[in-house]
Amino acid sequence: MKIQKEQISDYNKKGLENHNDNFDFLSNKLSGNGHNVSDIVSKLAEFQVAIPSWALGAGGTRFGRFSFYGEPSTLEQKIDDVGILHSLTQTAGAVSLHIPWDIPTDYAAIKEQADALNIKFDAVNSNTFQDQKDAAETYKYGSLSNVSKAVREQAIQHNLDVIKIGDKLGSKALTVWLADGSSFPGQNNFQTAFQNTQDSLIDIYKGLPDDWKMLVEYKPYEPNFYSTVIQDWGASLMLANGCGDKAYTLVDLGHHLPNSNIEQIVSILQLKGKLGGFHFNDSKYGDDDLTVGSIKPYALFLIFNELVYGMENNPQNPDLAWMIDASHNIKDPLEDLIQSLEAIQEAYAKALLIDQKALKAAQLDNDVVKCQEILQGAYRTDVRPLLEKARLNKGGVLSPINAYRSLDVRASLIKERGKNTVATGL
Ligand code: PSV
Ligand code: MN
Ligand code: MN
Repeated sequence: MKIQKEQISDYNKKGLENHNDNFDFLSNKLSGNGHNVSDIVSKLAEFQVAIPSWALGAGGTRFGRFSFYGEPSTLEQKIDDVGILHSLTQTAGAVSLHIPWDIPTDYAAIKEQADALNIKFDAVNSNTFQDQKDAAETYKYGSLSNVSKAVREQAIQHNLDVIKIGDKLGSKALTVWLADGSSFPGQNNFQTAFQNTQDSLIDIYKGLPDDWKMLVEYKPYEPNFYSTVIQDWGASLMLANGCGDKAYTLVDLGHHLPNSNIEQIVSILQLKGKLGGFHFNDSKYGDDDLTVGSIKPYALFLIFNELVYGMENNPQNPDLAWMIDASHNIKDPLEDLIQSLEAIQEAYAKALLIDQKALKAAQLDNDVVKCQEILQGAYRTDVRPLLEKARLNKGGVLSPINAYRSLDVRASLIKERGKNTVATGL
């Protein structure tokens, strides 16, 4: 299924007058306060977030999975779904593949399909947390950290294969997330596991093309519950530094212990030029992978404040690979992703409204109250007309969720693909 331009313009006609009124009102107010509104709108329009191929189907939990039907079961269908998201939101111009779930059979055809939908191939993800059919070695006791050299070599080779696959599609980054760790005290020697991981990553790094990045993701728990080898940003940063200039830390919002100050982590990594990628989601308890902004929208805004500051003041830090890493237990996955994209844009827009000069002055004056007023003043602004404008300018829809529903997208997908679809992935 593809959404046609006429469907979009027909849909927009109904809401255009209302949008214009709201936008003009906000725009006048912001311009009066010294903001450059068209600059903000174009920054929003430029901001693109990758959709992971595994988020397009209903996720479920270990207790059960409830299909939403019409889910994509081939790579082509996954890219079509990202195409739907992108045509509505104009914010999802990239896809992040997971190997071996998404190995293309015909590279030229997949590239052509993605090009036609204006979708780029972002970071490719390796998978050494599951045993693959006919694999010689098992990852039951770890992959890159394993005490067995044969297991480590198999895992290294897999990552090198993933780079080759990504290279053929135009990807420029490899994301390594490891499930390696231990479930019980005494099971692992921490130092051996860490050193093995470092050595394995260096071997992978040697196979990285010059214009690629390696993104090292961390996570403090799950599926191993006593220890994980790359438990936090410090471990990730040490490993990245041990590999070289093209290796960076990747922050996934759900991969922190409760109450971690993620905005501070993000800030310092940018200062050191080592923040390479970002996975958006939200959580109440652990790595819940909930819709972005559904639980802690103010925290997301504070993180974006640091990201905006970093993008403007830290040329030593590269452009980031942005991705949504959410899962959908009981929602239509595409609706959930639309909500996440909206929440990301909203937090970004609010962060762009922070008067950085005034904030700096208030900080130098130690005017704590003023500092808070400046942040909260930006946060309390209803920025949705700016998001609508950015979408309209690029040919998207005023309200992606409403358009998705009024165009009956899910019903069309079910008609096209049938009811008994099972998305491959997590
Ligand atoms: C597992 O926690 C995980 O969600 C990580 O965040 C990875 O990015 C993702 O799976 C895919 O490997
Ligand atoms: Mn992640
Ligand atoms: Mn995760």
